[in-house]
Amino acid sequence: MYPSDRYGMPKTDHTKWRLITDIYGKQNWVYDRTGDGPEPTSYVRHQMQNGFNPKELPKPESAHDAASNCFSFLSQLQDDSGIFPCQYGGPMFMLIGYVAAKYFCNVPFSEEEKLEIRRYLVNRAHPVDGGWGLHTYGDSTAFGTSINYVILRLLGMSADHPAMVKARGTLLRLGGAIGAPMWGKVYLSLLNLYKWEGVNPSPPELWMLPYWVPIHPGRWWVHTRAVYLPMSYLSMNKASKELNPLLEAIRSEIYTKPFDQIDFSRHRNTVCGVDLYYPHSKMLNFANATLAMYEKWLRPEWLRKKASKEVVDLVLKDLKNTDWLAIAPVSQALNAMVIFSEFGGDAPEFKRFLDRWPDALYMSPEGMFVCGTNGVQTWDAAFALQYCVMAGLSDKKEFHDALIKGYRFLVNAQFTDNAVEGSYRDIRKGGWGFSTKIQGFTVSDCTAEAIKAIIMVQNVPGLEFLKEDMPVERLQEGVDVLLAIQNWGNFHYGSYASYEQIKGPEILELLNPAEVFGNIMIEYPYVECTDSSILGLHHFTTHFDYRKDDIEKSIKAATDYIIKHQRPDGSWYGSWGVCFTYAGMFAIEALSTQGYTYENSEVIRKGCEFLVQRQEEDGGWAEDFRSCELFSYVRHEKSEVVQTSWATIALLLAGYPEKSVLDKAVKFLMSKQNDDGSYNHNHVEGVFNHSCAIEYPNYKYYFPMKAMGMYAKIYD
Ligand code: LAN
Repeated sequence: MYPSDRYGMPKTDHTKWRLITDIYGKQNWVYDRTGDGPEPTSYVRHQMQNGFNPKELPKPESAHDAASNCFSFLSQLQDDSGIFPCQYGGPMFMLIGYVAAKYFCNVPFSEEEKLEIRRYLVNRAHPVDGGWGLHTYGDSTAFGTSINYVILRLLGMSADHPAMVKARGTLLRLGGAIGAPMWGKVYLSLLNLYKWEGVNPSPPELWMLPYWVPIHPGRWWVHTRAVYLPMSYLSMNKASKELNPLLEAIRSEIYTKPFDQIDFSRHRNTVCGVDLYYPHSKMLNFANATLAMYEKWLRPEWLRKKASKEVVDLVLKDLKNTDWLAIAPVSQALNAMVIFSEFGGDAPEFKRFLDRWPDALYMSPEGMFVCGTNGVQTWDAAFALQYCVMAGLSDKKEFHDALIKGYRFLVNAQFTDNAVEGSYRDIRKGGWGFSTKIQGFTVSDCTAEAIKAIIMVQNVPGLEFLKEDMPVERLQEGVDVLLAIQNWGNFHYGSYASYEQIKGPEILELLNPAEVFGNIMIEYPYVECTDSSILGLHHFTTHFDYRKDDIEKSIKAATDYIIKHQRPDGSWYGSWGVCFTYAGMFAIEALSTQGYTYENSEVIRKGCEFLVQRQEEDGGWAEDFRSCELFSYVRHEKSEVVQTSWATIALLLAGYPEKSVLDKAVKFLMSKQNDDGSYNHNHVEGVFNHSCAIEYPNYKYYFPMKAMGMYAKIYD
């Protein structure tokens, strides 16, 4: 765990923080300066380690009791809005967008956020070298260390503070900020701490190509196009903050040479070795060199103006579609700088950001940070509700209130309108996203898991009245969205990607300019997304008579895809969770709904053997995050409850015959549970783009509850 008070950094009064939510699951941490605000909820007391008194629970005598205690604890953390808030941390490159945007746009920081962001970064610095990595579980990099050092300086830390001296030492040892990857160079240029001529081009003209051209950005992965759209405007117009004495001082601290002696144009491709996960292809280097010449000598002024207008129009559409949230904080911050540059700080188009920025800011005992998204609301609620039912706990009246609240949140989280014309978006009406309705981006597996959760809760005896809130037509719309985004191309036939169908050719990855992430240019087929989609469609079709043939065809193709993509050793690679254990659980669960079992299927047998061979002495599983980077199973130093639950669930659903394996696993899960039903910190659970770790802190409740509850149903 992280320390919460390194260097005795000054802090706010932690008893004054409140989490304010609305029925759409918006989460805003607010500092109650006057003391007139609401009482802190039990989640806030728990999160801020400030007077949370968990309910006393009977000592579990069975796996069923332990599962019940788990949900009992979890329901105490549920917010009245129905969501299960949690600290969605891990990535260490999120704060820079927020801080740079506010600084760039002359928006003052509150005293509280200054104090707490500073504390967060100081507390999260690498314990040995004082730098920062791409994520909290990684080694210090030039990217993490340069941007977070700059944040601390902008927020008033003195260059002489011992934490800064240490971080600077590490940054300079890594070669200085010159070795920051492209995104780092962009933030530094916006802050006038680097020169745009040293940043590889991101030409907005690409948006003006006809859509049929395979490299049109409208065909890229939603996140990549959302980031490169505003970035292209800022880079083409060389947007940067006016120089001031503080920036001049920082310029002199982050490089190994005096700023004025650096020829930035020669450093477009300089990336520190530790940072580099995805090196440039020759094709990208050639394209960059040509484009850099074009930008310097050839781009006509009329085209610059036209391209700027095109980008601003698209940014405005993105903002309207998401009520100024944008898909995630990275693009939100860049969008804000575009709008500020174009319309100024008094324009209503800019002012709306001031209300929306706080949505991704999160408060923790170690300080304040920016999450990877504006939360995990829909995804987590869908798991919590489903697994309460699947664990056999939903007949307990004491849990009905939590189920009803969560259900109502999920109902409110469904998209009820489409994105505006011309924003390169598919239909979304009927779908669900990962976080909230306002964010507005359909995710395949989130839609499927939400549909499944809603149907499950509607069918809990005594809760049938909830059907009124969610007429069947609305569930059908969800199914329509899901069926519409399945892939039917030759190589991905039957699969599901994350947000949309795959629209661009894989060769586009050769132009991936990000250096620190893999597989970001286009959508890819994901085993887990395909698995969840099967689960959602299967559950729906067992309850409703709607588009039966289409659903059957879809499930069949998705099932074939999963079977075909099992690796020779019996595993599946997981892209969003750690890693083979995560994907193994989803794959086996999906296949089990289609009648595949250990007894009748070689695929399942191999899948189970892969897992069973990796069970640890103590009965648990211990897969490490490094598996995701290296594409091969890496052991963590100790067993963890989340990985153990994933493997246990897979084996239970497969009908794995050797009970002793499962007994040991469940014993492990029960032994790790605290008396109040909770679990302690679990090593990182999630990942994205192969290289960045991201935490899902509530997985340590959902999955053990499901594993222990299902075990009890079969064996107790
Ligand atoms: C997420 C989080 C959830 C995740 C699942 C639902 C688990 C997955 O099955 C589908 C993909 C999705 C929705 C997902 C996509 C990428 C996200 C949004 C993130 C990992 C959270 C943060 C990340 C985002 C891309 C971070 C910003 C970084 C960039 C490279 C733009």
